[in-house]
Amino acid sequence: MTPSEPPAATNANARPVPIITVQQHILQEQKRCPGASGEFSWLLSGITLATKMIQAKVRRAGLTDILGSLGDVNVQGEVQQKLDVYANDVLLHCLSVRESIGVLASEENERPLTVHYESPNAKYAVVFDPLDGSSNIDVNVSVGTTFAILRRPVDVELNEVSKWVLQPGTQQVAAGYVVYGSSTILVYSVGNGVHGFTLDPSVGAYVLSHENIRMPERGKYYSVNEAYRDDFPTAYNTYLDKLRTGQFGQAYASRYIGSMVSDFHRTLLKGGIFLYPPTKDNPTGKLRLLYEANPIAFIAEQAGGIATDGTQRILDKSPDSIHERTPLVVGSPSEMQDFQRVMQEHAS
Ligand code: AHM
Ligand code: MG
Repeated sequence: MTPSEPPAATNANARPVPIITVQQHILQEQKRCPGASGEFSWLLSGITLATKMIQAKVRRAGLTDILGSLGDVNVQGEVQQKLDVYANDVLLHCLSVRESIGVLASEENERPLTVHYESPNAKYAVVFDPLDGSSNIDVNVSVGTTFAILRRPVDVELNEVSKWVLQPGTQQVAAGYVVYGSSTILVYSVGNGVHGFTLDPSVGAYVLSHENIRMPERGKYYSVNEAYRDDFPTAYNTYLDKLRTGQFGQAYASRYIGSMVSDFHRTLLKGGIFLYPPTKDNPTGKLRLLYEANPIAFIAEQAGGIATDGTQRILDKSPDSIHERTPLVVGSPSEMQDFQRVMQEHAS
């Protein structure tokens, strides 16, 4: 540097980047809705608090005696992991003190739980899978929480609690998920785009890190449990064959974590397609419509993607039961259009 040159701008001179926490963001989103009260942001803060507590426990999983099966079998016939139980308890606790919530439905509870359902202030139901992909916990692989918020339909009596939650995904007023991965990230939408927040463990706050996420038009990866290929319907195998042999104009690689929320998170950020098709063992699919497929489909559509059960848009499906299963195919617009074309060709 010559003596006449001005000094380079230093960080001290740069404008500080504003830090936006998820609570600030939720409040900003709420201001867009005329007449919205603070109840909704208070409700969402129950989810953010619970997921911080869950992530703290997940981070210590190898250090404590929490790993392994509790021995109980949940309503799906699966052995519960201890962390499943903890995650469920924490969500139930944090949400049940929010008076705007009338009904809670969880993968881990056979029936919906009523909390303030008799209160005229209770407007919402929350459905969730407290710890998705929990068979991955013992081997240190990412797991997550999925959730959706539904408003009590106007024509439903306070005590008709199943009807609070048995609504198509189009009725979700908010949905999201948290991935407990190499960092903890919360992704949510209130129907106005998709936003991601990374937990800063030093201050315990979710900080805006991925504003207005858009799913890429096309990706490089497909994600499916190929061990079940012999059990997939023919149309799915035709699609996968075409994908693998470059018939959609590009080569693909495969990625499958076996934790839907993590596989979807990659698909959201990098594009591509995630499939959990019907199989011989699970002819209606494995994943649950209300608290797994619907929140993921809501986020996917809000980010410009598509989600279907193979024949129908996920969000249009009317659930008949709390733990109803569905096939799920979700991804970028290009891959999904290719997939839907193959399905139509097989149907005709
Ligand atoms: P879970 O809710 O009991 O954890 O099961 C759901 C999980 C999903 O996260 C994942 O996509 C799927 O099960 C993996 O199943 P599979 O091992 O049959 O591929
Ligand atoms: Mg699950």
